[in-house]
Amino acid sequence: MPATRPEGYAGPISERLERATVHTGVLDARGMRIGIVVSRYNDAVSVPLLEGALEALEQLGATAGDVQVAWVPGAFEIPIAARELAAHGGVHAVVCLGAVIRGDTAHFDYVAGEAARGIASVHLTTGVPATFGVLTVDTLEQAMDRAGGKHGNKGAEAATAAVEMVVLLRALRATSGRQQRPLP
Ligand code: INI
Repeated sequence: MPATRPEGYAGPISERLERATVHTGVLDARGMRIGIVVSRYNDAVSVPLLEGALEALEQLGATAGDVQVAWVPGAFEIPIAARELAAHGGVHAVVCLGAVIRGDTAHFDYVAGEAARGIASVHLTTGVPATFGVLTVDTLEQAMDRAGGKHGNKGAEAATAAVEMVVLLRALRATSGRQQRPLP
């Protein structure tokens, strides 16, 4: 049965919402094939993001052998590898990981902006969820805080979001009769 209230929400909900047909993506990655695209640039950050993503996938039931990891030079190159995996790699979702750290020039804006735009276009054009675990921060310290430090691990969050979206899209497609890559 789909849950009526968003996970973690403890506040009141209306009868109206109780009566709605609600779809949620439960966090069950068993049988899922996941692609991870990770940027080598700022690898002191991207390796812990990758480790966080792999740990989260394992905790959710994915098998290491069902995970493909593709390294790219920088965040700017993430979208084309993500698109390849999504369109032709036989995966259910792609998790995109990297770190863009602001410097003194406008380079940051172009790299971060194109990474975000490109990753969004991957899932909108292929229908395969592509999640955004690319940090866009001012300092290396802010990045480390989000790569297993005091603000958690955004790689793990992106992996978890990917699993949720695969399950949600499967439910939505079941209601519309559309096909998704089969899960065992
Ligand atoms: N790539 C990153 O992933 N993070 C950065 O912080 C970064 N900076 O600052 O330049 C970066 N640049 C490289 C870029 O992604 C491309 O690899 C490069 O421009 C070649 O296309």
